[in-house]
Amino acid sequence: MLADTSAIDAGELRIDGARLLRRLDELAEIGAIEGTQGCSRLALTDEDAAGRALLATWMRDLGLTVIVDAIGNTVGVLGSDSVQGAVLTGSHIDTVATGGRFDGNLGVLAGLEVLETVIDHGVRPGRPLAVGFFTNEEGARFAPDMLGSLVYAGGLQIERALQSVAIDGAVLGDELDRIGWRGAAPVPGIAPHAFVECHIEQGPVLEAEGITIGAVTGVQGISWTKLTLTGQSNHAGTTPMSHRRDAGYVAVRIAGFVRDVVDEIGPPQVGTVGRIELYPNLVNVVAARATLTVDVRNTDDAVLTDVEGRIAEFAAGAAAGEGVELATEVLARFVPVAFDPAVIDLVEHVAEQLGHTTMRLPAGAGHDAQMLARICPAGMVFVPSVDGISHNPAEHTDPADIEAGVNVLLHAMLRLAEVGRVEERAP
Ligand code: HGY
Ligand code: MN
Ligand code: MN
Repeated sequence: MLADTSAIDAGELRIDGARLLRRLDELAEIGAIEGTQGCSRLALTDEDAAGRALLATWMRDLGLTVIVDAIGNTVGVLGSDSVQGAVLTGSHIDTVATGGRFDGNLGVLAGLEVLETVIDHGVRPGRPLAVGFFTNEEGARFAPDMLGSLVYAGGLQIERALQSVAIDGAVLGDELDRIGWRGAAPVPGIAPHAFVECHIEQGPVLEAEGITIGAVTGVQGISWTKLTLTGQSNHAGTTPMSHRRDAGYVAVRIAGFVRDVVDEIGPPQVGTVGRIELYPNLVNVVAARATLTVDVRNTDDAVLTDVEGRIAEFAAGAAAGEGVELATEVLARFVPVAFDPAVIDLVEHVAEQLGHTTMRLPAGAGHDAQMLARICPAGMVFVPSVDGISHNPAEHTDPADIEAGVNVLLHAMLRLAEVGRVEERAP
């Protein structure tokens, strides 16, 4: 039972916000982007390895049992040597190359802070508590995104995951071995009792509404495709337009079409062409080859599927019209995910009890919680992003909002561990 029920029942227990901010600062030093408060810690790079080592040290210093699995997911458990029956929290510490210090990192350090607060106050929850970080959540270096938590949840075979090739040509399994983070624990992982993730919203909604806590309802559908266009390099001056097979021209037409079709459909449809590469990428050479990535997302999978079809049809027509070959590769495809109603209710209820404004909203970004939702009741706690900025070194969340969100996480986890019997999932 809880050592100090009155403190817990009255919601008086609070995290140590200064300690959490110190850890956020220290972790942000690893891969720090000069002159900004952001970080660059692409998955399985030396910077990621250094961040992992720091987190594992902090976990061990708290006396947690640290479990590393075959894809490098790492979990620290309090009160047990297994995730079995535990209330798990966590997120990721890999970042995009121009990342902020809060995306993912907040969720992992929030979990560590919750566990340290529980230890500090001698609270003994009815279930073990655990915090983890999952490998390659961003998907910026290796596709798909949420790769580690997807493997943990049994949605991707480990063999396939280990063969993922990075945008820099590295192979995931080789990088995992190079940094020494291929662990012994088997995958898929053990399903916890429940999973709750604290994360920055990364969008403008909470700030615009003047709301502190987001009770996240789910995650929108995600579609990532890589298109490779093969034409013919030729002289920019001597080659008549009628003789060209210009891969670069087709690539930019497709990129323009993605934006046009998304604008035609309107919100919440979004579309991004984040990578375009030409070869040989020279001022006076018609591009022989072009690769581009298309990221389209929507909360409605039928609309998302229709958008995918329209882009595929346009791309095929544009390529054929220019005599250019088109090859497509699906990098990621996840249908929309709905979080557990009881967990959403719990986050909302705890936020209200702690005196914070709260609203329900879907997540625009992918999150590890959407993968854990495949194997246990899952949900998320959002805190506001200043100016809605993320995947940008200027990403920021105010300390007061961070503290509010992590206190909500603390009490949500305690309820799940103590009395909150979110209905057990059938095995
Ligand atoms: O792309 C995403 O939604 C996340 O940052 N992996
Ligand atoms: Mn994230
Ligand atoms: Mn991200």
